[in-house]
Amino acid sequence: MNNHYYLKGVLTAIVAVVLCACAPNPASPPPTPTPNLPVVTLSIESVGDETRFDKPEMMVPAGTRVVLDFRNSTSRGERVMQNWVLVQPGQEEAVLKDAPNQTLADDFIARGDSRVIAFTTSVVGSQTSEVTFTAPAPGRYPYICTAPRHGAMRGVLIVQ
Ligand SMILES: [Cu+2]
Repeated sequence: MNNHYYLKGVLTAIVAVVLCACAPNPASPPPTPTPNLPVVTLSIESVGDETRFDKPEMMVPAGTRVVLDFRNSTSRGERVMQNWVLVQPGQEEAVLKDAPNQTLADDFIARGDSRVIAFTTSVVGSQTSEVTFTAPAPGRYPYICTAPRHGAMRGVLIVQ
């Protein structure tokens, strides 16, 4: 190999490495949670026809994959839809305040609301809804039901 071709080869290799390091790769998958962290499964439900959750507190380790199952236990069937909504600390009043403006199709919360960390779809009596999310940084995160007039339905997810 003469020097000209050798140099060209080296330059091509350097350009290729730089491109690989800098160019965004649209085919790359979204970041996945740390694989050796366990999945934590949580179950929570409304208490009969009362506007409260059966668990006022739940605990999960930070960064864990959480699978939460919410059951609407009302006896009133389709007349009472409910949900489970995890919000940023201190944002429960604001999310609740905006909730009545939303339609059933929006699950009583605004789409893309940055104050909402995770939520189940709203379900009628005797039905369940599951949501999977990654537990946020350590802290105390309020969860609420944003169905109309269910503002008293609250609890705290303690992330350790
Ligand atoms: Cu409710």
